[in-house]
Amino acid sequence: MTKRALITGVTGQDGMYLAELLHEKGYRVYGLVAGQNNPKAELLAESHPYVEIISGNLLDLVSLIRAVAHAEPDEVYNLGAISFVAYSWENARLTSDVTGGGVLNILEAVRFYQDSSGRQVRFYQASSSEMFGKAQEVPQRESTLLWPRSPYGVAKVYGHYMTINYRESYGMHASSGVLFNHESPRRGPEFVTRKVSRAVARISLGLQKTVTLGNLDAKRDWGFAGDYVQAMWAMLQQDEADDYVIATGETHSIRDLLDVAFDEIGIADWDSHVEIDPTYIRPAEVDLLIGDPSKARTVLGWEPTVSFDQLIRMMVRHDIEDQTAHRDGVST
Ligand code: GDR
Repeated sequence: MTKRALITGVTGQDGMYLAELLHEKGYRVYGLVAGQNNPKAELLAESHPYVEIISGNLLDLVSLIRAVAHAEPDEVYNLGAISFVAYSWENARLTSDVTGGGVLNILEAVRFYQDSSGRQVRFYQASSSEMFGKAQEVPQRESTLLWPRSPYGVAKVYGHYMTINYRESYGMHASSGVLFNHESPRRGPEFVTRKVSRAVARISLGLQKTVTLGNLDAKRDWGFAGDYVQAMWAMLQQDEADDYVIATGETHSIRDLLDVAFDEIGIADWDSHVEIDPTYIRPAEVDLLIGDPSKARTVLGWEPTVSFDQLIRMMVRHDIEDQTAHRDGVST
């Protein structure tokens, strides 16, 4: 029997990698897309024509009930969220509703479908290392106390515990992946890795001279998004639902990121190319994140395959090609 999966947030970086993985595995893939005339839906239809797009919104429980009934999924991956941490201070209510309350809505829609159809659905929640915030333990693992430092982080904690609660209350096969930062050439340009890789590419082509950033001392555990979607899938193949930290176990500062990105274009001293703008400094910062993925390694057999150095160089090289094509008027 062909397996069926429904992905919320299918137009995002992770949604696209996951859709590809599930398609390769022979799944029928459904993707929830919000909004009228959403340009991201059009792009997805072109690049991933096998994804069946369903219109719906995490804020609208009725639309989710209809989407789940239509997809008749074996697996639901909830990747949809407002995901930019800095934005969440300016839009705290909306972030709480979508990133937090949206999890409750999709869990309810899945529970309703299970009760009415008698079928079992496996559920994945995209939890985040931002939940560790003011990290109470180094490295962070599944049992580390959660101390979020942004409205986004607080909303993710709500979704995380709601997922655990539905597992414990209703026996749902609901798992939560506590994913540390994961990047790729598909990363949105508002996130620091892509902001840097694009700027460095443009600097190498003479299209700009500097990049403007905030806190250069924050440290993150950065992995490759293509590896991380493998872990999502592996969690739903286990007999028992559970929570897993997904990380590389290595941490690097924004300065390290600049070192590698500028090295890729042959610049060793990047000082004159970087400006600091205090408006990019967050009201409360997450200073240090480093995950302990031992449980995922032991139980799921999951390992990251792309190093920090390889990841950043891959992104810079991609952006050089992309910017060159853009400059020369070739559509990519
Ligand atoms: P993060 O990712 O907040 O960790 O959340 P982001 O790339 O935005 O920031 C990482 C760190 O870089 C510092 N920084 C800057 N960040 C941005 N965006 N722009 C800048 O100019 C800049 N200068 C310095 C930040 O202060 C921060 O410390 C990501 C998101 O994908 C979340 O949705 C996800 O849950 C977590 O990763 C895991």
